[in-house]
Amino acid sequence: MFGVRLLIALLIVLTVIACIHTGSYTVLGSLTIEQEDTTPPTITSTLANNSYFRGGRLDVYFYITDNESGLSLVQVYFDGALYISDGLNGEQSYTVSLLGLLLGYLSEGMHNYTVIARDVAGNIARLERIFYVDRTRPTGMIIEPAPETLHTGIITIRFNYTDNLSPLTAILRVCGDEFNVTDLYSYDVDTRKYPDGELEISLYIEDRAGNSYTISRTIMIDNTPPIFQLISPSNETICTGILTLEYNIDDPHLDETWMEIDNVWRNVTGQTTIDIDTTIYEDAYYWIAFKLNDTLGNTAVLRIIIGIDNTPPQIQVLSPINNTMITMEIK
Ligand SMILES: [Ca+2]
Ligand SMILES: [Ca+2]
Ligand SMILES: [Ca+2]
Repeated sequence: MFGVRLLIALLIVLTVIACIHTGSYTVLGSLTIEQEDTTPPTITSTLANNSYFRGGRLDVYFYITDNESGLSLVQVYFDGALYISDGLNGEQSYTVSLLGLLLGYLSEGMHNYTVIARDVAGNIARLERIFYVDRTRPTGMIIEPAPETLHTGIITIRFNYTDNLSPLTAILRVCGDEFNVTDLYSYDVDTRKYPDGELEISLYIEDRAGNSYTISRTIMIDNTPPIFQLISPSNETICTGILTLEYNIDDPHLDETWMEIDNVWRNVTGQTTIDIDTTIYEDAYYWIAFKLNDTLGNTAVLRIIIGIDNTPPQIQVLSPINNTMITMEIK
């Protein structure tokens, strides 16, 4: 028996080899493979999660697919209540269109759509899309600097802002420059890049829904030292007796003026002319220094040089010698 079975098996193998070799093999029957569907449907949405809206119409699409056993049920819940329930017959894709939701009729705050999809094999998928209706503008304030105050150099601007429910974008505007200060509550600004005078500071805040608020204030800045202009005498003049210095000083916030000659300082605040008795000095060239500052600490130092000469010219008669008889010869 064993020999017969082996012979039959050998014949079958030879036949198969022959059929394959001649290319004339015959398909004897079809084979069905039962695939098990263990994958839940896929759900996507045109609505981004955690979206914010002020109002208007909301159109949302949900796309549901299942490429294995196909879909058997799609349900949509709005704010927890069943809104749509569609029984299906194994479709591989299905679209839920939620068009024309009037947001003006919704209360402010959080809302959500939840889609649940089941395939024929019983796998369940779930997708939630949260959105917010926000009609309330944010509030904010600039804490420092105080309005109309005077500043110089680098200043720290302090501010605060809040919203009923949305994260905020915060923009600080200074004289046409914009700084994104989102999530910051203070910001240093170098005022030296702006012209002296009024400087406008604005804080613009906007919630995710697009409600915005702006608060502004004006401060004064002065980054310029006092300007000194000598009128007379001109630099390097030789002086005698009383020397009158005349000059102009320009600064909107001038504080003190000091003058130094021969290592002695004197406060000349408020003066624009100074008389100097040069006879108390020895003849020589002298530096005269002016030191000026404004109330913000901007300081200027200027020097002029003058010569002092209080000694008259010396006359020495070399000839004739004093008390000598001069004889004139008359021809
Ligand atoms: Ca599936
Ligand atoms: Ca808001
Ligand atoms: Ca100044």
